[in-house]
Amino acid sequence: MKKDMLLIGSATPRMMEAFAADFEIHELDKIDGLVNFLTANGSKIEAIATNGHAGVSKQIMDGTPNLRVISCYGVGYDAIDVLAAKAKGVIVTHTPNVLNNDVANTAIMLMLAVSRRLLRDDQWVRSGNWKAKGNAPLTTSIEGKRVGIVGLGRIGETIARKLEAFSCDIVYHTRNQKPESPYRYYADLVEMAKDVDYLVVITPGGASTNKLVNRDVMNALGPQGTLINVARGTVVDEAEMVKALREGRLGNAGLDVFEAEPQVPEALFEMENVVLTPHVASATVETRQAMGDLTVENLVRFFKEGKVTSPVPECADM
Ligand code: NAP
Ligand code: 8YV
Repeated sequence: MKKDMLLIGSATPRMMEAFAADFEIHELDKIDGLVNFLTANGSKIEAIATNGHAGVSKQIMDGTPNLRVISCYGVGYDAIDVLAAKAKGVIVTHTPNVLNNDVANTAIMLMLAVSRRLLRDDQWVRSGNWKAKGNAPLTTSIEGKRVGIVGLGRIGETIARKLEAFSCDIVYHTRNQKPESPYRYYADLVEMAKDVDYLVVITPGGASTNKLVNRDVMNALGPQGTLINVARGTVVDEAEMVKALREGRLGNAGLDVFEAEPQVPEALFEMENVVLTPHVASATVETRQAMGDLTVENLVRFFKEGKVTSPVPECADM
Protein backbone atom coordinates (compact mmCIF):
# COMPACT_ATOMS: atom_id res chain seq x y z
CA MET A 1 0.00 0.00 0.00
CA LYS A 2 1.22 3.51 -0.79
CA LYS A 3 2.45 5.59 2.14
CA ASP A 4 1.16 9.13 2.62
CA MET A 5 3.79 11.75 1.94
CA LEU A 6 3.64 15.51 2.47
CA LEU A 7 5.52 17.48 -0.18
CA ILE A 8 6.72 20.87 1.06
CA GLY A 9 7.92 23.19 -1.71
CA SER A 10 8.20 22.16 -5.31
CA ALA A 11 9.57 19.02 -6.95
CA THR A 12 10.62 18.42 -10.54
CA PRO A 13 8.32 16.38 -12.86
CA ARG A 14 10.86 13.53 -12.65
CA MET A 15 10.68 13.56 -8.84
CA MET A 16 6.88 13.70 -8.90
CA GLU A 17 6.72 10.70 -11.19
CA ALA A 18 9.09 8.72 -8.99
CA PHE A 19 7.29 9.71 -5.77
CA ALA A 20 3.92 8.77 -7.27
CA ALA A 21 5.02 5.15 -7.75
CA ASP A 22 5.39 4.63 -3.97
CA PHE A 23 3.53 7.46 -2.26
CA GLU A 24 0.19 9.16 -1.99
CA ILE A 25 1.41 12.74 -2.42
CA HIS A 26 -0.13 15.64 -0.48
CA GLU A 27 1.25 18.90 -1.87
CA LEU A 28 1.42 21.61 0.80
CA ASP A 29 1.15 24.31 -1.88
CA LYS A 30 -2.25 22.94 -2.92
CA ILE A 31 -3.63 22.44 0.57
CA ASP A 32 -6.30 24.95 1.55
CA GLY A 33 -6.05 25.37 5.32
CA LEU A 34 -3.14 23.63 7.01
CA VAL A 35 -4.86 23.25 10.39
CA ASN A 36 -7.82 21.40 8.84
CA PHE A 37 -5.49 19.29 6.71
CA LEU A 38 -3.39 18.26 9.71
CA THR A 39 -6.46 17.49 11.80
CA ALA A 40 -7.90 15.27 9.07
CA ASN A 41 -4.72 13.75 7.62
CA GLY A 42 -1.76 14.53 9.91
CA SER A 43 -1.71 11.07 11.51
CA LYS A 44 -1.54 9.40 8.06
CA ILE A 45 1.64 11.23 7.03
CA GLU A 46 4.70 8.98 7.39
CA ALA A 47 7.09 10.83 5.07
CA ILE A 48 7.95 14.43 4.25
CA ALA A 49 9.90 15.66 1.23
CA THR A 50 11.07 19.25 1.61
CA ASN A 51 13.96 21.49 0.65
CA GLY A 52 16.64 23.55 2.32
CA HIS A 53 14.61 26.78 2.14
CA ALA A 54 11.20 25.59 3.31
CA GLY A 55 12.33 23.02 5.89
CA VAL A 56 9.61 21.67 8.18
CA SER A 57 7.68 24.01 10.48
CA LYS A 58 7.01 23.16 14.13
CA GLN A 59 3.29 23.16 13.30
CA ILE A 60 3.81 20.40 10.72
CA MET A 61 6.25 18.46 12.90
CA ASP A 62 3.75 18.54 15.79
CA GLY A 63 0.79 17.76 13.51
CA THR A 64 2.29 14.58 12.02
CA PRO A 65 2.56 12.16 14.99
CA ASN A 66 3.36 9.12 12.82
CA LEU A 67 6.05 10.80 10.75
CA ARG A 68 9.09 8.52 10.24
CA VAL A 69 11.34 10.17 7.69
CA ILE A 70 12.11 13.63 6.27
CA SER A 71 14.01 13.83 2.97
CA CYS A 72 15.61 17.19 2.19
CA TYR A 73 16.25 18.19 -1.44
CA GLY A 74 19.52 19.98 -0.70
CA VAL A 75 22.62 19.46 1.42
CA GLY A 76 21.93 22.31 3.86
CA TYR A 77 19.23 21.41 6.39
CA ASP A 78 19.35 24.39 8.75
CA ALA A 79 15.61 24.97 8.15
CA ILE A 80 14.82 21.59 9.74
CA ASP A 81 14.93 21.10 13.51
CA VAL A 82 16.89 17.85 13.32
CA LEU A 83 17.14 17.37 17.07
CA ALA A 84 13.35 17.69 17.44
CA ALA A 85 12.90 15.20 14.60
CA LYS A 86 15.40 12.78 16.11
CA ALA A 87 13.71 13.04 19.50
CA LYS A 88 10.51 11.85 17.77
CA GLY A 89 12.40 8.98 16.14
CA VAL A 90 12.23 10.68 12.73
CA ILE A 91 15.28 10.22 10.51
CA VAL A 92 16.37 13.19 8.35
CA THR A 93 18.23 12.79 5.05
CA HIS A 94 19.88 15.27 2.66
CA THR A 95 21.78 15.37 -0.67
CA PRO A 96 25.53 15.75 -0.03
CA ASN A 97 28.29 15.48 -2.65
CA VAL A 98 26.16 15.39 -5.82
CA LEU A 99 26.14 19.21 -5.90
CA ASN A 100 29.78 19.86 -4.94
CA ASN A 101 30.98 20.69 -8.45
CA ASP A 102 28.23 23.09 -9.48
CA VAL A 103 28.26 24.96 -6.17
CA ALA A 104 32.06 25.24 -6.36
CA ASN A 105 31.77 26.38 -9.98
CA THR A 106 29.31 29.08 -8.88
CA ALA A 107 31.72 30.36 -6.23
CA ILE A 108 34.48 30.63 -8.82
CA MET A 109 32.09 32.11 -11.39
CA LEU A 110 31.24 34.84 -8.84
CA MET A 111 34.94 35.47 -8.14
CA LEU A 112 35.58 35.87 -11.87
CA ALA A 113 32.42 37.87 -12.58
CA VAL A 114 33.21 40.34 -9.78
CA SER A 115 36.93 40.68 -10.48
CA ARG A 116 36.67 40.84 -14.27
CA ARG A 117 33.58 43.10 -14.06
CA LEU A 118 31.70 40.73 -16.37
CA LEU A 119 28.35 42.51 -16.07
CA ARG A 120 29.85 45.98 -16.60
CA ASP A 121 31.75 44.84 -19.65
CA ASP A 122 28.73 43.06 -21.13
CA GLN A 123 26.89 46.37 -20.72
CA TRP A 124 29.87 48.21 -22.23
CA VAL A 125 29.26 46.32 -25.47
CA ARG A 126 25.45 46.42 -25.48
CA SER A 127 25.23 50.14 -24.62
CA GLY A 128 27.51 51.19 -27.45
CA ASN A 129 30.18 52.42 -25.02
CA TRP A 130 32.81 50.40 -26.84
CA LYS A 131 32.22 52.34 -30.04
CA ALA A 132 31.59 55.66 -28.30
CA LYS A 133 34.20 55.60 -25.52
CA GLY A 134 36.74 52.98 -26.59
CA ASN A 135 38.16 50.20 -24.43
CA ALA A 136 36.59 49.35 -21.10
CA PRO A 137 38.69 50.11 -17.98
CA LEU A 138 41.08 47.38 -16.81
CA THR A 139 39.93 44.80 -14.27
CA THR A 140 41.57 42.55 -11.66
CA SER A 141 42.89 39.01 -12.15
CA ILE A 142 42.10 36.13 -9.78
CA GLU A 143 45.24 34.34 -10.99
CA GLY A 144 47.68 33.58 -8.17
CA LYS A 145 45.63 35.42 -5.53
CA ARG A 146 45.24 34.29 -1.92
CA VAL A 147 41.82 32.81 -1.16
CA GLY A 148 40.51 32.14 2.35
CA ILE A 149 37.82 29.47 2.45
CA VAL A 150 35.46 29.63 5.41
CA GLY A 151 34.28 26.00 5.77
CA LEU A 152 36.57 23.42 4.18
CA GLY A 153 34.00 20.62 3.91
CA ARG A 154 32.81 18.75 0.81
CA ILE A 155 32.14 21.92 -1.20
CA GLY A 156 34.95 24.00 0.32
CA GLU A 157 37.47 21.28 -0.62
CA THR A 158 36.07 21.21 -4.16
CA ILE A 159 36.44 24.98 -4.48
CA ALA A 160 40.02 24.76 -3.17
CA ARG A 161 40.95 22.01 -5.63
CA LYS A 162 39.47 23.87 -8.60
CA LEU A 163 41.20 27.12 -7.59
CA GLU A 164 44.56 25.37 -7.83
CA ALA A 165 44.06 25.61 -11.62
CA PHE A 166 44.18 29.41 -11.14
CA SER A 167 47.42 29.08 -9.10
CA CYS A 168 45.61 30.52 -6.08
CA ASP A 169 47.19 30.27 -2.63
CA ILE A 170 44.51 28.57 -0.53
CA VAL A 171 44.07 29.02 3.22
CA TYR A 172 41.06 28.06 5.34
CA HIS A 173 39.13 28.55 8.55
CA THR A 174 36.99 25.90 10.26
CA ARG A 175 36.36 25.07 13.92
CA ASN A 176 38.51 21.93 13.68
CA GLN A 177 41.85 21.93 11.90
CA LYS A 178 42.19 19.26 9.20
CA PRO A 179 45.64 17.76 9.85
CA GLU A 180 45.72 16.03 6.45
CA SER A 181 44.91 19.23 4.52
CA PRO A 182 47.65 20.74 2.34
CA TYR A 183 46.23 24.22 2.99
CA ARG A 184 47.27 26.62 5.76
CA TYR A 185 44.83 26.74 8.68
CA TYR A 186 43.69 29.84 10.56
CA ALA A 187 41.94 29.29 13.88
CA ASP A 188 41.06 33.01 13.86
CA LEU A 189 38.80 34.21 11.05
CA VAL A 190 39.76 37.89 11.42
CA GLU A 191 43.45 36.98 11.10
CA MET A 192 42.69 35.00 7.95
CA ALA A 193 40.60 37.83 6.47
CA LYS A 194 43.53 40.25 6.97
CA ASP A 195 45.78 38.00 4.88
CA VAL A 196 43.56 37.16 1.88
CA ASP A 197 42.30 38.77 -1.33
CA TYR A 198 39.09 36.69 -1.44
CA LEU A 199 37.01 35.27 1.38
CA VAL A 200 34.77 32.44 0.15
CA VAL A 201 32.04 31.45 2.61
CA ILE A 202 30.76 27.87 2.40
CA THR A 203 29.73 26.73 5.89
CA PRO A 204 26.29 25.46 6.91
CA GLY A 205 23.73 27.99 8.15
CA GLY A 206 22.15 27.86 11.62
CA ALA A 207 23.04 29.18 15.05
CA SER A 208 26.73 28.25 15.08
CA THR A 209 27.52 30.33 11.98
CA ASN A 210 25.04 33.18 12.47
CA LYS A 211 26.79 36.44 11.44
CA LEU A 212 30.16 34.67 11.58
CA VAL A 213 31.33 37.13 8.90
CA ASN A 214 30.83 40.28 10.98
CA ARG A 215 32.06 43.88 10.80
CA ASP A 216 35.53 42.96 12.13
CA VAL A 217 35.96 40.25 9.49
CA MET A 218 34.85 42.57 6.68
CA ASN A 219 37.09 45.41 7.91
CA ALA A 220 39.98 42.94 7.96
CA LEU A 221 39.22 41.82 4.39
CA GLY A 222 39.38 45.50 3.50
CA PRO A 223 38.92 47.88 0.56
CA GLN A 224 40.76 45.60 -1.88
CA GLY A 225 39.12 42.43 -0.60
CA THR A 226 36.26 40.44 -2.13
CA LEU A 227 33.59 38.56 -0.18
CA ILE A 228 31.94 35.58 -1.89
CA ASN A 229 28.96 33.97 -0.13
CA VAL A 230 27.48 30.72 -1.47
CA ALA A 231 26.62 29.33 1.99
CA ARG A 232 23.59 30.89 3.66
CA GLY A 233 22.67 34.58 3.96
CA THR A 234 22.67 34.27 7.74
CA VAL A 235 26.41 33.55 7.84
CA VAL A 236 27.20 37.15 6.85
CA ASP A 237 25.98 40.21 8.75
CA GLU A 238 24.12 41.61 5.75
CA ALA A 239 23.42 45.11 7.13
CA GLU A 240 27.10 45.47 8.04
CA MET A 241 28.11 44.17 4.61
CA VAL A 242 25.97 46.80 2.83
CA LYS A 243 27.50 49.52 5.03
CA ALA A 244 31.04 48.25 4.47
CA LEU A 245 30.55 48.17 0.68
CA ARG A 246 28.95 51.60 0.67
CA GLU A 247 31.73 53.13 2.77
CA GLY A 248 34.47 51.41 0.75
CA ARG A 249 35.72 49.44 3.78
CA LEU A 250 34.97 46.25 1.79
CA GLY A 251 35.99 46.16 -1.86
CA ASN A 252 33.62 43.80 -3.66
CA ALA A 253 31.07 41.05 -3.15
CA GLY A 254 29.64 38.11 -5.08
CA LEU A 255 26.50 36.81 -3.42
CA ASP A 256 24.25 33.83 -4.14
CA VAL A 257 22.46 33.82 -0.77
CA PHE A 258 20.74 36.44 1.37
CA GLU A 259 19.36 36.78 4.89
CA ALA A 260 15.65 36.99 3.96
CA GLU A 261 15.35 35.47 0.48
CA PRO A 262 13.91 36.48 -1.91
CA GLN A 263 14.32 39.93 -0.30
CA VAL A 264 17.68 41.45 -1.23
CA PRO A 265 18.87 44.83 0.11
CA GLU A 266 18.15 47.26 -2.74
CA ALA A 267 21.29 49.24 -1.91
CA LEU A 268 23.23 46.40 -3.56
CA PHE A 269 21.42 46.83 -6.89
CA GLU A 270 23.34 49.97 -7.86
CA MET A 271 26.80 48.70 -6.92
CA GLU A 272 29.07 47.88 -9.85
CA ASN A 273 31.44 46.04 -7.50
CA VAL A 274 28.73 43.52 -6.55
CA VAL A 275 27.35 40.53 -8.48
CA LEU A 276 24.10 38.94 -7.32
CA THR A 277 22.54 35.55 -8.14
CA PRO A 278 19.22 34.22 -6.78
CA HIS A 279 20.39 31.17 -4.75
CA VAL A 280 21.16 29.13 -7.85
CA ALA A 281 24.53 27.58 -7.02
CA SER A 282 23.19 24.03 -7.46
CA ALA A 283 20.53 24.95 -10.00
CA THR A 284 21.67 23.16 -13.15
CA VAL A 285 19.54 20.53 -14.85
CA GLU A 286 22.23 17.91 -14.22
CA THR A 287 22.82 18.61 -10.53
CA ARG A 288 19.15 19.11 -9.68
CA GLN A 289 18.41 15.76 -11.33
CA ALA A 290 21.04 14.06 -9.16
CA MET A 291 19.72 15.83 -6.05
CA GLY A 292 16.14 14.89 -6.93
CA ASP A 293 17.06 11.25 -7.51
CA LEU A 294 18.80 11.08 -4.12
CA THR A 295 15.87 12.78 -2.40
CA VAL A 296 13.51 10.14 -3.80
CA GLU A 297 15.94 7.25 -3.18
CA ASN A 298 16.20 8.10 0.53
CA LEU A 299 12.43 7.87 0.99
CA VAL A 300 11.92 4.78 -1.15
CA ARG A 301 14.79 2.86 0.49
CA PHE A 302 13.60 3.78 3.95
CA PHE A 303 10.26 2.07 3.42
CA LYS A 304 11.56 -0.83 1.28
CA GLU A 305 14.82 -1.67 3.09
CA GLY A 306 14.56 0.10 6.44
CA LYS A 307 17.65 2.22 5.71
CA VAL A 308 18.53 5.43 3.89
CA THR A 309 21.42 6.40 1.60
CA SER A 310 22.42 9.79 3.00
CA PRO A 311 21.26 10.61 6.54
CA VAL A 312 22.30 13.96 7.99
CA PRO A 313 25.25 13.42 10.39
CA GLU A 314 23.04 13.80 13.48
CA CYS A 315 20.89 10.86 12.29
CA ALA A 316 23.72 8.58 11.12
CA ASP A 317 23.26 6.33 14.17
CA MET A 318 19.53 5.80 13.67
P1 NAP B 1 30.15 20.10 4.98
O1 NAP B 1 30.88 19.09 4.17
O2 NAP B 1 29.42 19.67 6.20
O3 NAP B 1 31.20 21.25 5.35
C1 NAP B 1 30.92 22.27 6.24
C2 NAP B 1 32.23 22.96 6.64
O4 NAP B 1 31.91 24.11 7.42
C3 NAP B 1 33.14 22.07 7.48
O5 NAP B 1 34.46 22.25 7.06
C4 NAP B 1 32.96 22.61 8.89
O6 NAP B 1 34.14 22.38 9.65
C5 NAP B 1 32.71 24.10 8.60
N1 NAP B 1 31.97 24.76 9.68
C6 NAP B 1 30.80 24.36 10.25
N2 NAP B 1 30.46 25.22 11.23
C7 NAP B 1 31.43 26.16 11.28
C8 NAP B 1 31.64 27.29 12.11
N3 NAP B 1 30.80 27.64 13.08
N4 NAP B 1 32.74 28.05 11.87
C9 NAP B 1 33.62 27.72 10.90
N5 NAP B 1 33.48 26.65 10.09
C10 NAP B 1 32.39 25.88 10.28
O7 NAP B 1 29.06 20.84 4.09
P2 NAP B 1 29.05 21.07 2.51
O8 NAP B 1 28.44 19.91 1.85
O9 NAP B 1 30.38 21.55 2.08
O10 NAP B 1 27.97 22.27 2.43
C11 NAP B 1 28.18 23.46 3.12
C12 NAP B 1 26.97 24.37 3.07
O11 NAP B 1 26.88 25.01 1.82
C13 NAP B 1 25.60 23.72 3.22
O12 NAP B 1 25.29 23.39 4.54
C14 NAP B 1 24.68 24.79 2.66
O13 NAP B 1 24.29 25.69 3.69
C15 NAP B 1 25.57 25.53 1.66
N6 NAP B 1 25.12 25.28 0.28
C16 NAP B 1 24.63 26.32 -0.46
C17 NAP B 1 24.21 26.09 -1.76
C18 NAP B 1 23.65 27.19 -2.59
O14 NAP B 1 22.80 26.92 -3.41
N7 NAP B 1 24.14 28.41 -2.46
C19 NAP B 1 24.27 24.81 -2.29
C20 NAP B 1 24.78 23.79 -1.53
C21 NAP B 1 25.22 24.04 -0.23
P3 NAP B 1 34.11 22.33 11.26
O15 NAP B 1 32.95 21.45 11.64
O16 NAP B 1 35.44 21.78 11.60
O17 NAP B 1 33.94 23.72 11.74
C1 8YV C 1 19.29 24.50 -3.00
C2 8YV C 1 21.09 24.52 -1.21
O1 8YV C 1 19.01 25.84 -3.27
O2 8YV C 1 21.73 22.27 -1.07
C3 8YV C 1 21.59 23.34 -0.48
O3 8YV C 1 21.89 23.49 0.73
O4 8YV C 1 21.05 25.61 -0.71
C4 8YV C 1 20.71 24.39 -2.63
O5 8YV C 1 21.28 23.32 -3.25
C5 8YV C 1 18.16 23.97 -2.23
O6 8YV C 1 18.36 23.33 -1.05
C6 8YV C 1 17.29 23.16 -3.16
O7 8YV C 1 16.00 23.32 -2.80
